[in-house]
This record gives sequence, structure tokens and C-alpha cells, in this order.
Amino acid sequence: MPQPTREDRFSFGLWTVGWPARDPFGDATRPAIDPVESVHRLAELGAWGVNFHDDDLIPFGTDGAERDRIIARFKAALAETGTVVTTMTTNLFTHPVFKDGAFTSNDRGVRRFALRKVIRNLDLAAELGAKTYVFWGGREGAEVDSGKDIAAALDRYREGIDLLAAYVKEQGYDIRFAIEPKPNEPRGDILLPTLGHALAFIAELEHGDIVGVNPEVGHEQMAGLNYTAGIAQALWAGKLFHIDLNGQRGIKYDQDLVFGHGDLLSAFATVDLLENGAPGGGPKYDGPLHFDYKPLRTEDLDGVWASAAANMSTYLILKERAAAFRADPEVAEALAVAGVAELAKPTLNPGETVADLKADRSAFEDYDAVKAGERGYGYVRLNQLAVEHLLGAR
Ligand code: 3MF
Ligand code: MG
Ligand code: MG
Ligand code: MG
Repeated sequence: MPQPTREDRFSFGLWTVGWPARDPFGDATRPAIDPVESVHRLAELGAWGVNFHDDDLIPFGTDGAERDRIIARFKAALAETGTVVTTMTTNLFTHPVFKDGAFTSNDRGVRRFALRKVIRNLDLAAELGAKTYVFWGGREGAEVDSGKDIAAALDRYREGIDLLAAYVKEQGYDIRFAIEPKPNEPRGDILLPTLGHALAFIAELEHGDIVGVNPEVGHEQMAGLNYTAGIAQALWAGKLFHIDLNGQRGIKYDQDLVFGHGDLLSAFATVDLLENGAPGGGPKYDGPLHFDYKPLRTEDLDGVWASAAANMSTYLILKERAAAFRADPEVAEALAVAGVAELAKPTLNPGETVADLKADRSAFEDYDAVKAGERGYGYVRLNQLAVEHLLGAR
């Protein structure tokens, strides 16, 4: 099996391996893990970076002196292992104060408290060198339609993100924001439920230039959407600032499976896009390859570290398979039959106007639509080649 190294840019949320496996129906099945131990274990496994919520490291309500001590101890672990803090984020969902949301709570005092909680952690993010700051608004939502004015909630969401982005700019921090969409869970319906909603929201911001998205595999799949196509659109928009890789099997609760342990063919396509880019070129993702998964509740501590390794191993195997797929002459031929490269060619000729198009009889009057309609694109063969490469049969 390929062994991960720091050059692979893998990172993990401290809350992933550190999840004690408490769920809505059952108690924790594992002890909490000290974040310092997680940093050491992940580094030994070949990870490059970590990401965490303020409360993952510093428990909610910790006083100033103890907070400083915890941060100093954590910094020592980073230095000892050479681990990078790629990303940070705020827990705006666990404490009861956030039960009706943070930036979009109906309670104005809660909204002001949430902003202060983020500002405090942004200062720490700058100190630790995190380049991306994630916003997952898990409690920004509702169960009761008449209880939440969605337009006002979006106004308040925009006010919050713009205020925080302006703060980052004023302070001169080298930080960009990434909004993480999710359709539901824990709220019945969450604001900015999909990548598309998030992109549309970002377009309404005053400081949208430093705001992008952090799409999670499982979150898009919970909405029945195609993750690879979604991140391709985010790349196209210049907004793919971060990714949360994991696995999900269909439209159900957020499973947070190991990457590849859900829709494996989709995971293959995701790695192919991330590593090899779109066939027609365009921007490539260059951020951390970040895993946001949960070790199954059935696993013991050995199983936790084995599952962390499994994410990286699966990614690297898929990377090898995707490279072989792209290099295969039969694949090149199938891509040509499907006309994949032709899509990169503009539909109008250089300098051609609408009037020219209207005057072009070959485009319409003399166009043989019946014959064009008979063409086969060979996508099934192309997909079968992908499956054969994925299975290691080629
Ligand atoms: C929940 C999530 C979150 C976010 C995190 C920010 C607890 O479904 O995916 O993890 O990823 O808050 O990165
Ligand atoms: Mg998830
Ligand atoms: Mg999640
Ligand atoms: Mg996530």
C-alpha cells in the first residue's frame, strides 16, 4: 500500500479521530483523546496538517490563564512533529446558547456572543498560521417555517460574515473563509444547504473576495447531489478554498464514513479531478486534502488510528488508479469518441456575432439534426474503463 508523506498534504480535524462516539441514542464508546496525542499519532501516520474548532482544543468556558497554558502545550506538539495548522473553525453548535443558531439566532444577544467567539478564535488562527477559516452553520436553520424569517436570517448571516471578513482584512491576517454547506442535521433544515446556495450567498457579500466554500462529500450526497460535479463548479468559480473528504451511502443521516467507504466510483472521480484537473484545464485545487470523517462507533482506539490511515491509503490508491486511467490510450480514444475535448471549444467562432450565427444556414436550416441525434457518445464504455482502472483490472 502507498505510504502517505507530508508532501501529500493530508490533514484531519481533531474532532474526527477525537470523537468519543457518543450519538443521539448511545453513550460514548471510547475515551476522549488528548489533542496533543492526536497531533503526534496523525504525524506518525504521515499527515501534514490539522484543523480544529476552538472548543476541540480549549473547552468552552476555560479561563484566560488555562487557555494560554493549553495553547502553549499544543504549540509544542506542533513544533515537535512539524504539523501545520492548515485550518481552524468555531464551534457554534454544541452549547445550548446556540440551539436556535449563532449568526442567525432570533436572539440578538446570542448573535453578538457568536461574533465575539469567532473573533477570539480568528486571532488564535492568525497566531497559529491557519490560512483557512471554516464556517459550518449547523444550527443556522429551523424546524418550524413560521418561526424563522429566512430573508432576515440571510441578512444577519451576511452581516456576520462580512463583519468578520472586514476584521480579517483590517488586522492584515492572511486568512480566507470557507463556508461549509449541509442540508440538514442537526437542524431540520439548515441555511445554505448546498454548495450552490453557498455560492449564491457569497455573491451577495461585500467581502466575498476572501470567502469561498468547503464542500463535504457526505453533505452534498445527503442532498442527493454529485460531489465531484459540485466541486468542479466551485473550482470554475474560483471558490474551492477547502474540502472535507469522507464517505456517505445515500440520502440519510450524516455518516462521515472513511473516504471511499461510501460511493467509491464518485470518490475515484473526485480524486481524478483534484489530482489531474478538469480535462479542459482550468484552476486546480491546491489546498489541504482534508478528512472530516468519524471512526465507526464500533471501533476501539486501535480502530481509530487504523481508520485515519485508511482515509489516506484510499486516497493514494485512487490517485494511482486515476493517473493510470488518464494515461491509458484506450481511455484517450474513448474520450475522443465522447467529444470531451470539444466542449472546451467556444460555441461561436472568434469574432462571430449573433447575426452571423443567424445567417449560418449550416447551423440550423441545413443542419442534419436527425443524423446528429443518431450519434452514440460511448459514455458507458468510458465509465467501464474507469471501473476497470478503479478495480485494478487494467
Ligand atoms: C458537521 C461537519 C462539521 C464541520 C466543521 C468545520 C463538525 O457535519 O461537517 O464538523 O466540518 O464544523 O470544518
Ligand atoms: Mg459529514
Ligand atoms: Mg459533517
Ligand atoms: Mg465537515
